[in-house]
Amino acid sequence: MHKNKSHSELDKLKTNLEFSLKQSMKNIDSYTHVRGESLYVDDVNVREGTFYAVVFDSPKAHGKIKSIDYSEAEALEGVERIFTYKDIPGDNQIGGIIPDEPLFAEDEVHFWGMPIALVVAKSELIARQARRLIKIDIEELPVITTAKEAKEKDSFINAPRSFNLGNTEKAFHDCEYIYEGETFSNGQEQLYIEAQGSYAEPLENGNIKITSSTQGPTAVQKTTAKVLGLPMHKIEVDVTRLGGGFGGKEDQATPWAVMAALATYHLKQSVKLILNRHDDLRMTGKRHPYESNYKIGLSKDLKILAYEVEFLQNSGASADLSPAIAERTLFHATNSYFVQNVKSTVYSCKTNLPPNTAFRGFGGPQGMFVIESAIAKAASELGVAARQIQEANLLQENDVFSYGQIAKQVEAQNSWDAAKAIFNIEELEQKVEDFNKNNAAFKKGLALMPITFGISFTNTPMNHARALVHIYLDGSVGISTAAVEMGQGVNTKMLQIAAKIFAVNTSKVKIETTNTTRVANTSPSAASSTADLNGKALLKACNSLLDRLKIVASEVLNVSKDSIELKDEFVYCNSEKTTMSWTELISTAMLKRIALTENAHYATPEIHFDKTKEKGHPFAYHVFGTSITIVTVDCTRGTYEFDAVKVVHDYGKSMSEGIDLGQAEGGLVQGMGWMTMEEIAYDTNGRLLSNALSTYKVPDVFSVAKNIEILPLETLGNDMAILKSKAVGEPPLMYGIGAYFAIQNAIKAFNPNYKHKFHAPMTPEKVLISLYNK
Ligand code: LUZ
Ligand code: MOS
Repeated sequence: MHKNKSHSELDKLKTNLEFSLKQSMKNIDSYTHVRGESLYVDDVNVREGTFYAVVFDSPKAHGKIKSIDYSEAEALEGVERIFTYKDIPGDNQIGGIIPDEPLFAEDEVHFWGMPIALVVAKSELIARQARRLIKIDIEELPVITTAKEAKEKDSFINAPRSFNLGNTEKAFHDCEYIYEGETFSNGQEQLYIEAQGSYAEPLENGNIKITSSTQGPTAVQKTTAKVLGLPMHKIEVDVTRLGGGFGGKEDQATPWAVMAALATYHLKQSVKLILNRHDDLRMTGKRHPYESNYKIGLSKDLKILAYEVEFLQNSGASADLSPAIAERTLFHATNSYFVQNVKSTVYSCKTNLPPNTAFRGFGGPQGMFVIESAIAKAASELGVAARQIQEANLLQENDVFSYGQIAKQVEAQNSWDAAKAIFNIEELEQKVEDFNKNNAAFKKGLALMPITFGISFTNTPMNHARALVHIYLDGSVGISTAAVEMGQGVNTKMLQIAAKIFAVNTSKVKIETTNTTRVANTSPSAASSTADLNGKALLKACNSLLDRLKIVASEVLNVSKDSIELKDEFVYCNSEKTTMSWTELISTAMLKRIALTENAHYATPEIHFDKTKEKGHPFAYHVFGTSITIVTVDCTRGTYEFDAVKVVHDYGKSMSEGIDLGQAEGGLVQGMGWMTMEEIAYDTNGRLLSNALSTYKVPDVFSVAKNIEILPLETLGNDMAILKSKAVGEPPLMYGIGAYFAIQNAIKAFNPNYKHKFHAPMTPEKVLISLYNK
């Protein structure tokens, strides 16, 4: 914002923004974001006497707790109390899918950073000082940090799962070429800008209100109730917005909220618990690292006839969302390709790392990386371009996925062809080849990456949402849904829906906080499905109200209901503007004692999945697209820069082009970061080495491609998507996988003896070693 712009000018800008209910509507949060007025958990007005808490966590990755001495910490001036598992009135259990995770460690610790106690004091500073005075004696036990080691020791979260199609064993007999190999993809830190945190306050009658930075308000409510031994109705959870989630707050926002509530329960006072960056990095789980092995068989004309893959997921010390993430890995194991014979298995391996958790893509990217590696390996062995193999196997209409769903409205070939044509792939490839011929110290590489991503929670029962709409008697509108705004722009989309149905200016619509007393029993904002599920519920609620209002207008005007239409805040009759405004319509409805509140429920139709057969139709639809990535590697230093990433993406009929483009760009860059520079490192004792932003590097403006071009694919959209505007949160992340293979190709151009390696991220160190590896 320009400093010299007056408030009134800014307000005018805001009004203009509100009036532009166009496809390109701005994110409604942009106004308060740039003014620093957007509210996060840390901005909640704390009440007089509020306490501050920090978490005391395990300084070892695995062991028996011999003794803990809290006496010095407790004696520190300003320390109110230290809570442990002994203070829990209900269950010391926060596991969502599998009950295998205590809120506080009891006799054993299972990862470095595992919460043991909560130190509550008059200030955060005092609480931190007190934490340092706690003495703990741990008898160390063997530490497992890798999935492979866990598998060797039979250390699993649950039983493995397999999706199978056809008969791979038989199909391998018919293959002209067969390749096998191993891959590794590392974890990834969500790195939301707003760290984990919550604020709990006591209400009357032992009720507790929690303000939480969570993607899943109901998960927080349910788990808090369980740990405190209270019915859910005594716990209210409120969320204004998150400073980023990326999956990291789907499940792992919960413990901090429960801890704050536990302290509030005992102290009858407000308690604020906000992790600082170091605590957050050390205590929370990340994207799952995967160690995998594959076997791929091709025919002479490069058709993939058989594909076998075994995924070892590094789940960490407890289940968290690992089983669901493992499942999505299987769903996306063949990415955008049709493979007739598939055998895929995933093992959730129990290790002594923090429980790994949801991260944009939710196991899908890990699955896709392996088949892209298998294709790259085959291509390099056969001396063909990977894109020939990719192209020969693209998913077509009515192809079947390994999980039994028949592919419909498939845009894999369409987006691939569009990307090739629009960006002129032959010319791009020629330029790379010419450059490589004429340069010894720098080499370019190019890679295509098609994506196919299934939309819906893979767990069918989670695919539902509700919306609550009030029209107030002055014609202004208040909307509550289960959608959590985390920067993805879902509130803007909700507002667009209501404004569109009621034909009112967007300034007439307010999106309320996400609150469990207004919308209950919700699924988290996740799985790219938030706008679809909540938007459809909202659409239903608004349409019911609209229907009611049309009856009111038709009675007053003495015409048929079907002749009534709302437009520009006026009632229209047979396309003619009447004198009755929206506001008059609402006051008339009030006089007629018509309900101006509506609650609607939406559950995705058609989807189902049978886990006993591992077959079904789990996804409402799929999102498609293709990226082309071009990189230049500095062959003296091993560093690289991305020249361009060019994408054709299937938005369906985007209802919000600016927001969707933002999601696509952000996802892409986050995927590139995962594949190239973001390197999670634990030592063999299970201690996080990349424990600060100085040792964990995410893409910045300098490491993003110089030229990112994301063009919409012209498609019909999908009726299961909100207003035919397809889900956009996660799919674009997987375009970033192309970055890995572009670098591989550049290395190969420099070092012809190079054998492709599939060990992500491809950091400059690894590039340098690869360039000179004979
Ligand atoms: N969360 C979840 C997700 O619980 N189920 C899913 O299928 C999913 N997919 C993507 C991201 N989060
Ligand atoms: Mo997510 S990975 O949609 O919370």
